[in-house]
Amino acid sequence: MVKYVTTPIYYVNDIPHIGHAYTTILCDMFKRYQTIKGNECLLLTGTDEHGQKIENSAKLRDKTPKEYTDEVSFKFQNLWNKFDIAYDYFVRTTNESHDSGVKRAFEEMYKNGDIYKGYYEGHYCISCETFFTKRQLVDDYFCPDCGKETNPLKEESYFFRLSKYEKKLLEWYNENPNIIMPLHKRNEVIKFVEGGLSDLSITRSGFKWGISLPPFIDDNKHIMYVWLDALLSYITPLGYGNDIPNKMYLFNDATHFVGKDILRFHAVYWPAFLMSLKLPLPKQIYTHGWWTIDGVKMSKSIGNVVNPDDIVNMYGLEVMRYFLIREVPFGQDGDFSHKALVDRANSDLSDTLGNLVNRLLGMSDKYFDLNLECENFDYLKNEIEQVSSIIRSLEIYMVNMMPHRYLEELWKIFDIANVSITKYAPWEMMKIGKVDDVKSLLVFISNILSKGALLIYPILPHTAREMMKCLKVDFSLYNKLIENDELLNKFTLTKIPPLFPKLEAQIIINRVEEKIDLKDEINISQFDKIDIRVGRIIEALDVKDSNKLLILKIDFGVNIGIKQIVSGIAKYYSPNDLKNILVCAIINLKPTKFMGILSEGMVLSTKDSKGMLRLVSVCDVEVGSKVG
Ligand code: ME8
Repeated sequence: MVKYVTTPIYYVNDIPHIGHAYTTILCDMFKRYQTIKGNECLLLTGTDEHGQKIENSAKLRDKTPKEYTDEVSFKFQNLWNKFDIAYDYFVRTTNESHDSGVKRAFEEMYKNGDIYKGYYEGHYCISCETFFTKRQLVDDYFCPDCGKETNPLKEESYFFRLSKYEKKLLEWYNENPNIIMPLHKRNEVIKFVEGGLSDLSITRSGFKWGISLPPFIDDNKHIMYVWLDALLSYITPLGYGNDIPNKMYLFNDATHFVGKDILRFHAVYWPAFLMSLKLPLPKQIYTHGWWTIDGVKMSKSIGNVVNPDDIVNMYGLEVMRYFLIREVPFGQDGDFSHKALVDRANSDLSDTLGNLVNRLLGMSDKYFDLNLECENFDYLKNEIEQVSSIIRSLEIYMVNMMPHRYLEELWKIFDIANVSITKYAPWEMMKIGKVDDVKSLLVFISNILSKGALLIYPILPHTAREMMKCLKVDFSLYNKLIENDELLNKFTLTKIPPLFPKLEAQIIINRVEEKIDLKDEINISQFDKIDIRVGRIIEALDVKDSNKLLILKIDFGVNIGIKQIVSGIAKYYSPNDLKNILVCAIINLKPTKFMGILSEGMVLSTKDSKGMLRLVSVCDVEVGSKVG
């Protein structure tokens, strides 16, 4: 059966970040793994372009939603092209075919008695495009998912009878225990559903940027809820409800990759919608964790959002892919740091793999003019057995979505090759005329690298191809070398440039700091929206469990009062240095939370010539004075 794998479709309210790259690379890895196993697999990605958040982002930039979404959607598509993501579908929720598919689904659910009109009263989080009850809020005010401010709202709405599907969903989880992975995430979902499902509001009326309801319902006050719209993007490109050639059969074997924050939408709402539409349910929902940056949540106000394009320009695509997949167990949160990336690349990619290829090429060239052939591998029996047993163990790690373990184990075959070079010292064997034994060793190492190239292909496709070019092997050998565990006894090697030259951590990290990141042009009215004031720090406090953040209490004078701002400056200032300093801060940023602590603005800072962060400070100015 043909497999179908999907990334979430990304909101276009901002440019792609490392979290988006992570999910997309995981899906690309999944597809490539299926491909080398001989299974056809199609990959869908795309952009989620409706909703209030996007409408607001466009307004902020003085653009129409369409102009703005076109611009950001192309940025995503260009980036995935540059990253050589093997996607087959790039869906945009502003496509006409998607629009008609969503309308058809609404009509179908309505006909099946699953949609009715009522009133919704609750608190709405624009950032998550989700309603919450007062009970679910943090401190009666903040979104339980993202920590941002919510707005009270009562509005007429159409509802989907989610409650009707409670029992069916629980049966589905029970009958298919491995659908939601990792398993602890499955348990969270089951608990949520067992807690009782309320019907789901699936239309909105306070804004216009969304798909209108189907004509039969004759109600233009409402537009579709962005999550109903977005989830259906997994099937509209397959021809659901529109005139695109019908490939709905692909949905018989669908795998979704999602971040932990959007699991509920995929594991509860989506299957319920599919049940209502009488369509097949997903076969697999893989849930990954979140990337933090140097231990802190990525956030524009802290200014620590990692742009994957910068990472690729600095270190190369394959290094980023390897780091993201190898560094953190799938399903857990992970920390991104330049140092960790450089260390990982240098030890695994340069020292172990790159060096092995170099050693093989060096010796084969010197002793045998790059032509290797051997009679037998008798004295390498133990090593051969170890390599076979490692390769036999690998599949389980991919099936259980543990790609970091897959790589960890796979790297052991390269270690075996490196160790056997040191152990048998071919240069010594050459001195005493054991030419055939040296040939056997080099052919054995060529076999390890050939098998390795095929097996790293899903994660490092370009490196795999380079290695195959060097070894003159290709994908048609997969069955022979991997499934049947055979060895080739002849190789004609081709020299290739060193695979992973060592990265110099300090140079790279300085380059990161130096990068000039010019922003898009804005006009004066956009700048005028930013309220920057002078304030005096009256207290600075450490944040428990964080070596990055400080809590600053800042006095902005009688009219504005005292505000609490969380700032990522702990590495550069100790709380005692900060008392009474006059700083400049943006005070009209939406309040947010860092590590559960409310932050009501952002202090301005810059970096000195040594890359040390410095607060922007002023002298002899009244607190509360406007900066601009
Ligand atoms: O949620 N680390 O879109 P999105 C890892 N449009 N992953 C992260 C992350 C981080 N720091 N930040 C975000 C949406 N993500 C919806 C999806 S699907 C029908 C609709 C992940 O652009 C996040 O977990 O906000 C999610 O899986 C994905 O990026 C898209 O987030």
